[in-house]
Amino acid sequence: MSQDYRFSFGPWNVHEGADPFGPPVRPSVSLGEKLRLYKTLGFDGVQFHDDDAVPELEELTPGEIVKRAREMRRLLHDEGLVAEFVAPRLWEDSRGIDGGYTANDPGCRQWALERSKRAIDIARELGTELLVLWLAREGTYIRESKNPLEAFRHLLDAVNKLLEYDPKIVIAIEPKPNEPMDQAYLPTVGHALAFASQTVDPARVGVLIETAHVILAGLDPSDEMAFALSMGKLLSVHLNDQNGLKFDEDKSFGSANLRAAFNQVRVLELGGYAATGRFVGLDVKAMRTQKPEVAMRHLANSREVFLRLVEKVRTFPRDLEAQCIANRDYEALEIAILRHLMGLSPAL
Ligand code: GLO
Ligand code: MG
Repeated sequence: MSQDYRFSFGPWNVHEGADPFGPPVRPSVSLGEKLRLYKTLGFDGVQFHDDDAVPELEELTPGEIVKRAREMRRLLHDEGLVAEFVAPRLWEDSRGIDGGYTANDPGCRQWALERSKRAIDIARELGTELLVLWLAREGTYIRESKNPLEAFRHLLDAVNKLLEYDPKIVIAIEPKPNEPMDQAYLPTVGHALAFASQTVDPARVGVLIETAHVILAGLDPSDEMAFALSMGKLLSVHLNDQNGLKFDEDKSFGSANLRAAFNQVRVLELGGYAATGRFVGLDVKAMRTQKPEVAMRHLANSREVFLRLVEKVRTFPRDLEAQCIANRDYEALEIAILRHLMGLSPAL
């Protein structure tokens, strides 16, 4: 199987299985134990929330945070791992209740900015320049609760301040149309990239695209990835799957729609994503029914599906593809793809 790609996931992808309707069903796994899992599952990169890397950071001074982050870097090094990115977790603290950067309360907006600067400090210590902004609560439950024009100004102001705070930091916005909010302010890749172009340094702002989020927006993940790739703006991906319009499921990659997964891999191949050295992130959740000893298989399984689809993309006969396209016979192309995915000869 292809060795060209590097894979990452976040500590939150190994979890206790709680959902809004029921408590945890599996014991907690410590960060140290999780880090030991990475290599055995075939992963080299760790995605961090700021407080995954430095727990209880709200209790610490900026100097102490840097010190703890340095210790985390050593831990990573000992496991042969690297940090892919750091993301400020603005959605759990009570000051983020109304959103961080777009909160109506100026004190909360200030808190969000300071917390994000600490996330940048942590990223620097962990040896990564990538800051991911999943703008979880930057939106509304009811439209009238915020002035959206002001909200966009606040958002731009915050991102500009972060770009100015560290001239090396690169920001990847992870768009999602809803959940936890009814409506998010940057719901799609197009919104995020238009927004990026308005910042003080557009060259340092791009996107992280998650399969499930794109499906929730009613769009096609592979086309969204192609759109970002064509502009040199695809900074990371969160591959997973989503079975229609419901809660954000974070299913294993390819498990709901193998053909759509094939097309995402195809686009990453066409766009030369592996050669950029960027990680293939898998933001997948184990089913609540999984027993503890097998509650990490979803990660290895998603990686396996990705790598097998790389082989499927690479082995699809180019001449057959060209012939179908030249004849404008897309029915022939489609059945050839389906046969290929079913393990049959495309040109039966
Ligand atoms: C939730 C998001 C979330 C982010 C992570 C990194 O819907 O996908 O998992 O990817 O917090 O910012
Ligand atoms: Mg995600």
